[in-house]
Amino acid sequence: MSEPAGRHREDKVANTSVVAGANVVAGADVDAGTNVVTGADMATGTNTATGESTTHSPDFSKIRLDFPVLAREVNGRPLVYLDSAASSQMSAQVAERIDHYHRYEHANVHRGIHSLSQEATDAFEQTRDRVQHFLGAANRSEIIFTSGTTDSINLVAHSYGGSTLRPGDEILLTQMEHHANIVPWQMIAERTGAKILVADVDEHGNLDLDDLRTKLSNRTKIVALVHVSNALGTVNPVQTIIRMAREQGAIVLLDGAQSAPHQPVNVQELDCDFYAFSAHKVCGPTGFGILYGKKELLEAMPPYRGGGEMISRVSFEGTTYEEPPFRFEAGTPPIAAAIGLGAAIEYLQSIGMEQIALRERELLEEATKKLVAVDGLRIIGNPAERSAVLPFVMDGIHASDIGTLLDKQGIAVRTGHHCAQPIHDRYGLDATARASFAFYNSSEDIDRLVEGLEFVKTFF
Ligand code: C6P
Repeated sequence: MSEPAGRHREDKVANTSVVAGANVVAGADVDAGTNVVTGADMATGTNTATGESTTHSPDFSKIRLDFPVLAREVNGRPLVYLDSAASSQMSAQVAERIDHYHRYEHANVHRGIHSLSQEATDAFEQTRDRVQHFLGAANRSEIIFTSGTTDSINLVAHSYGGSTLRPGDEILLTQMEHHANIVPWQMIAERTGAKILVADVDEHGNLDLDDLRTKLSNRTKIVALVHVSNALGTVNPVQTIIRMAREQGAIVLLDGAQSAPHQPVNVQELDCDFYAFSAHKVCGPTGFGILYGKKELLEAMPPYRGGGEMISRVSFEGTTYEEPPFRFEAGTPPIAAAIGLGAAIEYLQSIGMEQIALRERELLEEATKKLVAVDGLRIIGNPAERSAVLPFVMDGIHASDIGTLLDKQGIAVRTGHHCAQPIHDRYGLDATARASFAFYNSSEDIDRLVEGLEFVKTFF
């Protein structure tokens, strides 16, 4: 007779041990199945209390070597990758960790009594602990594995929104949302009779807090907003907004797709109710992501999808459900991707999120200064606080032509509306070119971009 799923899982979690190849730290010396350390970490060690590197000045030129893709050529030129907002690159350590799992550890999780399944379960569940720690969550059961930010927001919209919203209730969004934080709410508003309100953004790319305040009322049940805008780079003052929402009794979901990769995040300090991010933007694999939710909210929410693993007992007379997080994780999960995210978080923490934020700030300042000097180029927005995202347009040259000609020179930027059409409508633009930076970029990358843009101008 098989063990009850929940107890079996707890046993696996309690037994969590470090399996071969699980310790992955940044650095050029990569060998699957061994503990690997970055240049940065080797010099300084890791703070075991926080998991963050204690280093004060990591050697980012050495860290860059962790990303083999950055050493390749594209269209006959060394690659300059400036599209990390779309998807960040994966370090060799993370790729090796995933490979190691596939070669030596693969089995289904939470189901098997055999050792291999228990090992896989340990490694899989270790990611939940790492994410809990990464986000500063109070409880590991508050960490739900999803397929990405989009899936996480859909889960909240359909489960929380679908079960609590009534006709006349209001959902407050902002003009700078990604479509992933608009469309699920439109779907659920249509189903429940709730109404969507949208807070304005000013000409600089800042949220208009006065407008937001006037649109908040005791009818507002959910405020869903982006922490860092993928289209503008604006870092929103989310702590202030969360306080404003609380005063009206609304809950707050933060779309953290562009904040989790670039700055320390502590969901308890922020006091948000839900926080979503994607693994592929934090140097992890695609097809995987996280929903953080406050325990008391998750416990009251109905399942989003049904199937194996999310149940307590099934009969044709009726089914009872597991507690969170498993209630929201039906079916065999993407085990390798979960393990990859765990390795990616360990990698980022070995550098330190504070150090990453500082490095990216330097890159942003340098890139802004150099792009502003390009004649005929206009950076969109000038928000009070900006993450390392620079959207721009050029006189008489369409964004897609900029992107195509940069690509010919081995420079990758994204062009278009970046899945954020309403904010482009706000500025009367159909498209921008967007350079987005990560800690593994360099001053040389910025110089190549400027050189590339000068070439674009001569072409036209
Ligand atoms: N933005 C970009 O190029 P998924 O696709 O689920 O991993 O992430 C969706 C998403 C949600 N919110 C924000 C703020 C985002 O930036 C993204 C993904 C990418 O800007 C791809 S459209």
